[in-house]
Amino acid sequence: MIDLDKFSNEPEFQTALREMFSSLDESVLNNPRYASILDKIVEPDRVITFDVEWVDDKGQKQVNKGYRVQFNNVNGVYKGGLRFHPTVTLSILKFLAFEQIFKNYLTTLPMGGGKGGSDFDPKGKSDAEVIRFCDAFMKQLYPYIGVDQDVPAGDIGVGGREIRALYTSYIKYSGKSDCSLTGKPLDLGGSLCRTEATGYGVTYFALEALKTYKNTDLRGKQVIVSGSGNVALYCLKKVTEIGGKVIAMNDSSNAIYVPNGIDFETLRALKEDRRGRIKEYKDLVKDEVTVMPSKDIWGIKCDVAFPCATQFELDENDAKKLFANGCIGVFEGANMPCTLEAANFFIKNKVIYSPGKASNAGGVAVSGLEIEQNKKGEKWSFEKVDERLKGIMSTIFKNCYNTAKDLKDEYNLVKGANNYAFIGIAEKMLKR
Ligand code: NDP
Ligand code: 2IT
Repeated sequence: MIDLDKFSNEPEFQTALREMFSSLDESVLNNPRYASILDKIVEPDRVITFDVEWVDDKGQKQVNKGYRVQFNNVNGVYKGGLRFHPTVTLSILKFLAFEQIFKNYLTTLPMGGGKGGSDFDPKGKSDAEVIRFCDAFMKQLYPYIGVDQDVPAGDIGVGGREIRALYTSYIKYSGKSDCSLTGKPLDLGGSLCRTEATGYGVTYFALEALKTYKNTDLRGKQVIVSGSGNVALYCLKKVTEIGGKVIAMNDSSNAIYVPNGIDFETLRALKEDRRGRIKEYKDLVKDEVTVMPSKDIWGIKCDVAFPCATQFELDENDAKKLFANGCIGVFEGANMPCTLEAANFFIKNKVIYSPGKASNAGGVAVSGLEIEQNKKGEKWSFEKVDERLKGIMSTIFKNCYNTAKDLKDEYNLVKGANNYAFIGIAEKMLKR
């Protein structure tokens, strides 16, 4: 057994460990064959930390912390995003990298688990400052990454602008142009459908689950999608396309409630092109729009919710409100947006609940397909990538659902995902 108390100074990482180990079946946790790997599976292979020195627009030198956690490569090269956000700590990156090991195994593609980032805040910075920061970050990171070693991508605060700058600097410092990053802009070798992949993927996962558990789909459903970044926007787009109505979204400042449904292109332009705040949506449309505090989003009545912003944004109180209002499904687009208490509440009350490591795996899956295209020198059509994504999300759902059923806990997709992926990773570690 693992002593989780020793991780009490890393609260987010400790929570991720607790989520995993409290859900493992006795037959897995107490399997003597796995005793020898338990201590190893909770320790990253390597943690790289560095100072990032960059110059702001006033000519002042600034210093931020930079990290890369290379957690486990038993299933393939270290793979996982980079997060630029002022709240970034090693504990958060270890939690995300640990989750990524099992998520990446679920995709069925050969990728190990990693995560990195910085406490740099891109918000309010000029393009030139962001680009100088990215250059300084990559100057430190480039020796540790590469197509056969470690392949980062985006996460919170790291989108197309940042990946373009990071990749350009990678080429400059390393002298290579291998597929050392995914989520690249198309002109630098990126894959069609990577931008859409996480949001589309979580929607495809929801469709599989709604059909299996409740014989229904998203048509005519009232839907809440939290966040308004990459994952949330493309979840909005896909849900709307298939006939659901997204009535509320948020950012870290405000939520908007739009009974007629939020218009994808209006919000996309506001967020992606102008980097505006969500409350400005009210000035852009004729529809009735109510602006409220960000956290009030979970008090709005809906049929289905997609938390797509950040960790622990939805607590047990919020879960109770959603349940009381008749919500039948909660599908995580973000990484661990529901607290453990909220997740357990959903499971106990038979609200379909999918953990992020299963339902948000579409993003990293298409990153895997980007690597495959780069290695083969191919460029696949949007439709081809989208079809592969659908197939992968369907496989992930089936593997999680069948495992939960085998464990006689049909509504527990946490057990399903964790037991399935843990066994897969543990067996590979034993072989190695
Ligand atoms: P973005 O940076 O594009 O967007 C993040 C969004 O979440 C923004 O709208 C941000 O608002 C909002 N947000 C952040 N903190 C809070 C908060 N405390 N309360 C309310 N809203 C908040 O990131 P992504 O969309 O890429 O990532 C979102 C989540 O999805 C993260 O958990 C990430 O790890 C996960 N994920 C991302 C994948 C990807 O491919 N990008 C793949 C799989 C998972 P504001 O602008 O105010 O900060
Ligand atoms: O959390 C995640 O899965 C991501 N941020 C995507 C990682 C990737 O390598 O595409």
